[in-house]
Amino acid sequence: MRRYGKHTDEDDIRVRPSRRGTRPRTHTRPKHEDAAEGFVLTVDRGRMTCLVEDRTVTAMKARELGRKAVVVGDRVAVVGDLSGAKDTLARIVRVEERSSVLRRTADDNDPFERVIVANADQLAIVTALADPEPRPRLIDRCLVAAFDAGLEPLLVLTKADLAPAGPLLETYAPLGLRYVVTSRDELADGAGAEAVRELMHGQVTVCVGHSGVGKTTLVNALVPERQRATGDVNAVTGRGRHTTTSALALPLPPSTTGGDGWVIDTPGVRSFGLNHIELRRVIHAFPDLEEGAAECPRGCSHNEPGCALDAWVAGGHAEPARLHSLRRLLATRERREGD
Ligand SMILES: Nc1nc2c(ncn2[C@@H]2O[C@H](COP(=O)(O)OP(=O)(O)OP(=O)(O)O)[C@@H](O)[C@H]2O)c(=O)[nH]1
Ligand SMILES: [Mg+2]
Ligand SMILES: [Zn+2]
Repeated sequence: MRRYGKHTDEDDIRVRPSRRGTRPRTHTRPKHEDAAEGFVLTVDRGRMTCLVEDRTVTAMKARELGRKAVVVGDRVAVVGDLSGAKDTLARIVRVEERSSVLRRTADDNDPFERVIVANADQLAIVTALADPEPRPRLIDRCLVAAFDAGLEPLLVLTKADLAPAGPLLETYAPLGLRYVVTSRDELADGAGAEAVRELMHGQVTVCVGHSGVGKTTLVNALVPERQRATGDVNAVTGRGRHTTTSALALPLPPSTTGGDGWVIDTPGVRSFGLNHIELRRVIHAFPDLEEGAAECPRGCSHNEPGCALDAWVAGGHAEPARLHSLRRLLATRERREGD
């Protein structure tokens, strides 16, 4: 599995003074040593559903966690009643260090970012080929978010029964993305679902996209024993009806080629604000260009005269189409999503 780097939340950084040698050993032990490990499957109004061993346990944040958010995909330490019995409530006392954090802001000027999921490996950008119409701007934005977060992007083009995938795939060819094209019938007969599972096994994959593109339909095909509600697309506006209202992690069935993994269904997004993005981390996903960017003036937007990448490409170090794609992605922040 490829990773673009590991970074953590600011609130993950804890100053832990070394007390070894100065105090009795009992003081250096972490609190709640007896806590069980949990995996957050869903969050609903402050209640987290966690998988603890093979039980689903409802838990709330312990006071000591303060304002730290607990999100789907988090690995947590839980104490209290872990029986999973009805009406019991356990406490989450610790959130383990996150290997990745997918965030978005409501729009590009919004200073408040929210974490959508933690510890995902892969971002499935789900786009319908029709009904609703594909919007490449959102795809570009999701790609930027994936590169920033160090997630491997996977393009999932749905509703191939309604329109061909060719034109959209052409736009994204220079990026060399992994992709899969699906249609409802293929998903339903099992073979289509197996093809998607192949691309997901052993990983934690989070699905994002506009409402109505078929995220839940896809997840239902991948995990047939867990049927979530799907909704239709409004015939007048061509938009989905925001059927899914909370993110939910579901275990993929073990695959014939080994490994399982998780797929996370999320509510449809209207936009994907990128206020929090760091250019450096986006360019890191373009190793053929990253080296050439070393010659750029400080603070280069890579979209201005003086950017060293033009000379880099002219010198034959990278394909012009790659630079074009990178620039389109970087510029997506300056453009409105409907453009
Ligand atoms: N024709 C066709 N329709 C599909 C396909 N996949 C999903 N749909 C339909 O598209 C509609 C929306 O599907 P959902 O799975 O609810 O979409 P969603 O992305 O989960 O939407 P939100 O939960 O609102 O974000 C439903 O009526 C599905 O039956 C497909 O491959 N072909
Ligand atoms: Mg849904
Ligand atoms: Zn530059």
